[in-house]
Amino acid sequence: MSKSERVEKAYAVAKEICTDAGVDADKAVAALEKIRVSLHCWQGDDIKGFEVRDADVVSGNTVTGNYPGRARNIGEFRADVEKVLSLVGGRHRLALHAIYLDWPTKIDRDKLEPEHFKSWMDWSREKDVYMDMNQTYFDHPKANDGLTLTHPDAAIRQFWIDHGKAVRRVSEALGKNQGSPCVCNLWVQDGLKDVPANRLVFRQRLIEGLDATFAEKLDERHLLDAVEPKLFGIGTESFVPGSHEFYLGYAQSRKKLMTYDTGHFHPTETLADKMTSYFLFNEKLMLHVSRGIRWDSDHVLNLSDDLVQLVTELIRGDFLPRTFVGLDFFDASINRIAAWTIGLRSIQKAFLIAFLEPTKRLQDAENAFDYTTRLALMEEAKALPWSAVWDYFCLKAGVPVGEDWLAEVKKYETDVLSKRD
Ligand code: RNT
Ligand code: ZN
Repeated sequence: MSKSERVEKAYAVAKEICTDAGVDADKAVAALEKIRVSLHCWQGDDIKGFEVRDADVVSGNTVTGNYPGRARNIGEFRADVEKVLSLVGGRHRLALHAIYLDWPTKIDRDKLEPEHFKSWMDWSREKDVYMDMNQTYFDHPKANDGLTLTHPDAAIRQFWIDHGKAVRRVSEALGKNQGSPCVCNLWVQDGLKDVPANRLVFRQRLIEGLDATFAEKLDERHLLDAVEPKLFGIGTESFVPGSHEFYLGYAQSRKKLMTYDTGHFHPTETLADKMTSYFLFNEKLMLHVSRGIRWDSDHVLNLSDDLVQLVTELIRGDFLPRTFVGLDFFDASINRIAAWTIGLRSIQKAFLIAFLEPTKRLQDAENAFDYTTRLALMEEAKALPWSAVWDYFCLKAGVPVGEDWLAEVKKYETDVLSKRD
């Protein structure tokens, strides 16, 4: 039996098993095909970007590892992204940072224009990949104090306000180009290592900086602004002005999206429980799905119960049309293309498992106070033959089934990556 015959046969049996359990495997496959995940540019090149710089800067991100083969220019970077997309079913998105512009000379961050991203727009249309964007408030001489929008010096704050505004205009152009909104995500690294003497002033500056950044009214059909809170970072252990409470208040009062990064909460906090609360009071959400180990370590996403529960909540509440699902991790100790592929395929698997949940039966049991049945069925659902459905999804999408993608990555490593310095 050929591999594809085996996959088809296993799927036919799996489908019947799913029907018995009260779920429709064909529908689950069709639903998964529609999910565009926003792939994060920063796994591809350890967030170096393509900005022309005068001098080295203090890096605002902690990327560990020095696996060979990092993309050194836009051509290599795009080839790598295209490789990943060829290994994963469905159509997707790509989240850029502002420092991934395509321009041969130095353009400072406050001077960015849509034309600096023109080649990305062409690429986006050609590949049918929707673009998202992030302002870059790190890796810059004016960010060397670890403060940007909350810096005590008004001139530095103004520079970063102008950066934020410029990138919003770029994002609007990207959204217009793709005929679908581009999410522009704002995360600032600002914070303090040790206990502050005046928390309030930092938060007041942050509000002022954000309001000035968002003052220009741009077209919501093309641009959606998101703000990303954080609990703490390396070097900002004691205080981050842009905390969860800060941004929730900000986003609600200014009608912005929140970006929930799964690594930005206490390690025992899970995001699944937050979805219904968030969506009862807010319209749209951006997710940065990550895997924190003990802290916001941004390990490569893998398939976990937490992840399945998170996406299950999006499906149960019919929140998917209001959610932008992005990834956020970077590991430079393994093959970067494999890292992207593993993370993207993992979240797809989580979605598939969630689509195969016999939700109605679980909720009927809950409504009848039959918590025994609820737990029993939840546990049985975990053993549904989702892997046969997954293989079928991949086969149907014309992408490698099972571990076959790895051989392709290894070949790409030999043919392409190993030739890079
Ligand atoms: C940092 C945030 C942020 C970054 C990217 C590179 O903790 O999660 O999203 O990872 O902007
Ligand atoms: Zn993030």
